[in-house]
Amino acid sequence: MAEIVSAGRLRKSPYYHSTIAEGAESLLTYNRMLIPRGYGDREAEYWRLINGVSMWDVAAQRQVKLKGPDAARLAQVLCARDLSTQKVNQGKYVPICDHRGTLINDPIALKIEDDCYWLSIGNSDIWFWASCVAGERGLDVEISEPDVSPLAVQGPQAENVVAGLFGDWVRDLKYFWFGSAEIEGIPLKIARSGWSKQGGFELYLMDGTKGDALWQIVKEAGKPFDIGPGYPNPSERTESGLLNWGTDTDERTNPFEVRLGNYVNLEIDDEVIGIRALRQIRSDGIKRHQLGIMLGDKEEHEDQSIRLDIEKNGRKVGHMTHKAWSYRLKRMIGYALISVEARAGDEVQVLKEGRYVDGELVSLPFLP
Ligand code: THG
Repeated sequence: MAEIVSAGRLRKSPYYHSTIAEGAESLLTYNRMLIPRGYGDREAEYWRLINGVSMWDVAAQRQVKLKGPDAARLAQVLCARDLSTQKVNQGKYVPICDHRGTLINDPIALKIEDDCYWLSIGNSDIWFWASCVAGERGLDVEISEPDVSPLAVQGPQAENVVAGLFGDWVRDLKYFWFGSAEIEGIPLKIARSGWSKQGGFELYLMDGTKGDALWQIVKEAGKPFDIGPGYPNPSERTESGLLNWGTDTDERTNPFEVRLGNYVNLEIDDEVIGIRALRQIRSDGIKRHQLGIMLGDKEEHEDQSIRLDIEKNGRKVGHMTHKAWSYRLKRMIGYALISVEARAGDEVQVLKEGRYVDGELVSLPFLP
């Protein structure tokens, strides 16, 4: 096979050397950076997240910083969710849509100061989008990618680890709220968040030269709780119904199709990008929706984003967007982007490598 050359275009996370030393065995490209995804024992890494505590290099969830007199205005113009009540030190999960109402990212918007926001983005280039919109609208705001790299600490024991390091105040943080902290001279923001439903925190490292130092500090503090390295877990996130933009979505997916309707406020002003299209989509009604699908297929631990046609009564009604083995349900599970005529409870057939596999549609999440 030809050599793939990144020529410095694929950036290393501040935790890179630590994760390689821990035995990271594969790495996923994301926002022109790498996310380690797996340290050799998928099942152990899954159960550690469910029962204990796991630490993840998610530095590739980069921040797009909006700073200046019009930062709040720009944040609102970009996001289809009403941000007017957002407080400093509060994060909100927000859909970013284009002019057609197509979902182009689903970041957490962190309000750092009245004139400063970080959009903690999924895998698409929001920096260009934000700077273009700001320029075209004549807004007085600077857009940059700050030196900020999240480290996730997830699982039922995460709170004990993070409180042990930073103090009991973290126990009182509400979901997506955050505060400032420092440890051994390393500046951080500590947020209650993370891409799992097992509870936990994200440590936003604000000095990229200190990644390996922070990794060691968290690893040491986690020892009594048997902490270990992990990664945004495809099995757990599927069971829990979390969205992975770009995998679960395509070039015409709107927020209503993928269960983000609760994060869209249609009454916000017309200047918000995509809001008129979203009102139209809402009043016309959606054609597709996202459901879970349970397969009667054999156990396969290699999770994948895949595109398999789904048929109901011999007619194509949609497709699967990914699949994963559920260790708790002991079934192959995944998501379907499928016609609204297909409903939870329906029996369907999935076309896989030239043969049909039986599937059942279910509502999300699979597990509470
Ligand atoms: N952390 C940070 N940045 C991120 C992610 C993250 N950027 C990319 C990606 N993840 C953004 N996507 C999501 C998707 C879901 C959630 C968070 C980020 C999430 N959702 C909960 C849910 O759907 O149940 C809660 C939503 C709510 O109650 O508001 O947590 O993980 N820094």
